[in-house]
Amino acid sequence: MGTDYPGGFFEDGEGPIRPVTLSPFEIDVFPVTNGYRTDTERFGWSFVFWAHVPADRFEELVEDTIAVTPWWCKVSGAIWSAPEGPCSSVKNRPRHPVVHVSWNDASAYAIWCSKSLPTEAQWEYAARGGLEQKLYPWGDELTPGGRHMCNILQGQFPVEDTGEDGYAGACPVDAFPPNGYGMYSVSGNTWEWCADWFQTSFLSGHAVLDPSGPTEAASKVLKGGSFLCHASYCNRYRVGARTQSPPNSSSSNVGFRCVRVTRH
Ligand SMILES: [Cu+2]
Repeated sequence: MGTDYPGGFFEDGEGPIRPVTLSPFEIDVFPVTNGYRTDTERFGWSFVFWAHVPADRFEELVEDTIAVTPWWCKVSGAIWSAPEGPCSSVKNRPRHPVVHVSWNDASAYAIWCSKSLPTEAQWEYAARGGLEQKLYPWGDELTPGGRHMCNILQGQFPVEDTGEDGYAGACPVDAFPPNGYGMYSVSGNTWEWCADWFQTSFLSGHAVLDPSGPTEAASKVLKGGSFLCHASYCNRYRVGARTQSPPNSSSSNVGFRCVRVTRH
């Protein structure tokens, strides 16, 4: 686990390279997407107490009364279903990773579906896809044979994304090939929340069993990098790279996926 890549960010705690032992676990092949529709959205209606229906539109609205039943902008109203604020929607982005979810939100979702957020060690182990100490989930070359393997930024950060890899901004979770473990959207696209609190001091040497980070810190670990990462500015789409964010913060380039510990 970790990296000693000289072109990396030592201050992020990317290194030293250290052995880690993990108990068996399963990880989602995709980040959680926008595709889930709430029941109300699917039905297109919901029950409203008669007295609360606008009286002047009652006939129009009520079908039946016998119910059978210096680049991050703070945008008001930006939420998962309206990623760019009111008037935007995820209607044409069902396969995009869900964004604008805080660590708290992601954690609540994971608990709801009887899973959990991956520890950083689980995430990185899975992200490596069976390759040892390679820079990326597919190897050491960013664009093998000139082929783009992930959604990052081409052009000039933060003023221009030429979308040379096919996407300026986020892309569907299955837009690029999976890694050796069948895991998609590992590098780039959106950062992914991990369970661990963030710290930067690790010991090389003896293998740690199921490391889960410090008991408390100011921020949570994010892995994978995003569509805003650019080689010249932030090459944190490397599997050994990492960053941090407070558990209640959210943004348009942070999502998550879940794991389930396999019991036998
Ligand atoms: Cu980055």
